[in-house]
Amino acid sequence: MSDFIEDENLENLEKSEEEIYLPNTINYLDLEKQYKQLMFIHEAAIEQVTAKLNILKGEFQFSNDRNPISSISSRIKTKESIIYKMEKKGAPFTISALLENVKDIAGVRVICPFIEDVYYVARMLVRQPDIEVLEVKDYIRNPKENGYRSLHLIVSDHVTFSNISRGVTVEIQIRTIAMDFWASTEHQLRYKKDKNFSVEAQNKLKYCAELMAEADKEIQELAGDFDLNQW
Ligand code: 0O2
Repeated sequence: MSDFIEDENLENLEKSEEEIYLPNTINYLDLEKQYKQLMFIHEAAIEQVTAKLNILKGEFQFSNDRNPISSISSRIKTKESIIYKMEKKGAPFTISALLENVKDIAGVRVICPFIEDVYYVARMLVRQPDIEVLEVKDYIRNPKENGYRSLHLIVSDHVTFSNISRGVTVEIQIRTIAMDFWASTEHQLRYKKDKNFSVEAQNKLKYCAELMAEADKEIQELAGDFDLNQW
C-alpha cells in the first residue's frame, strides 16, 4: 500500500493537475495509475463518511426509541458517468477539470423516515470537526423542475493516509423513504427510455413527486402528534 499512496504521488496529483489527462483519452499506464489513485482517495473518503454515519446510526439505536437513519449506501462514480458529465459541461478531460466539475465522484446516500430527520442528520454530520461544508443544494425546499427532492451536501472530509492528509470531496444525498422511492423509480425509467421522456410521462412523474411530498408532510405531522420528532 505504501508505494501506491506515496506522498510524492499525492503531491503530484495536486501540483501538476493541469497537465494530466484522463486515461480514456491518452492511455498511458501512469495516467491510468493516477486515475485509479484518485478513485482510491475518494473510496477512502466514502469509507470515512460512511463510518461517521454508522456511528451516528448506532448511537441513535442505542439511546433512542427510533432511528432518524433508515439506511446508508454509497457508490463511486463510474468512468462512463464521469465522462457523460464532463461532456455535458464541455469540460476538458483533465484531472483538474474533473475535480473542478464533478463533485460527486464519491457519493453517499442516507435515507430517513421523516423530513425533519433529513435536516437533523445533516446538522449532526456537518458539525463534525473533520467535515467542511462546501455547498448545500436543498432540493426539498426548492425541488427540481421534474419533481426531484433531496438534500445534497457537498462536503470535504479530511482523510489521513500514511504520509499525508487531505480534504476529499464527497456528495451526501439525504432524503426520505418517499423521496427515495420516487428518485430510484425515476432513475430506472430514465435509464430505460435513454433519458427521452414524453411530456405525458414527465407530467405523471411530477404528479407522483407531489403525491410523495404530500405524504411526507402528512406523515411528518403524524410523527409530531406521536412525539416521534423529539431528540
Ligand atoms: P449518478 O448515477 O448518481 O452518478 P452540477 O454539478 O450542480 O452542475 P449535477 O452534478 O448534476 O450538476 O448536480 P445535481 O443536479 O445536484 O445532481 C447530482 C446527483 O443528484 C445526480 O447524479 C443524481 O444522483 C441525483 N439527481 C439529481 N437530479 C436528479 C433527478 O432528477 N432524478 C434522480 N433520480 N436523481 C437526480 P448523476 O450524475 O445524475 O447520477
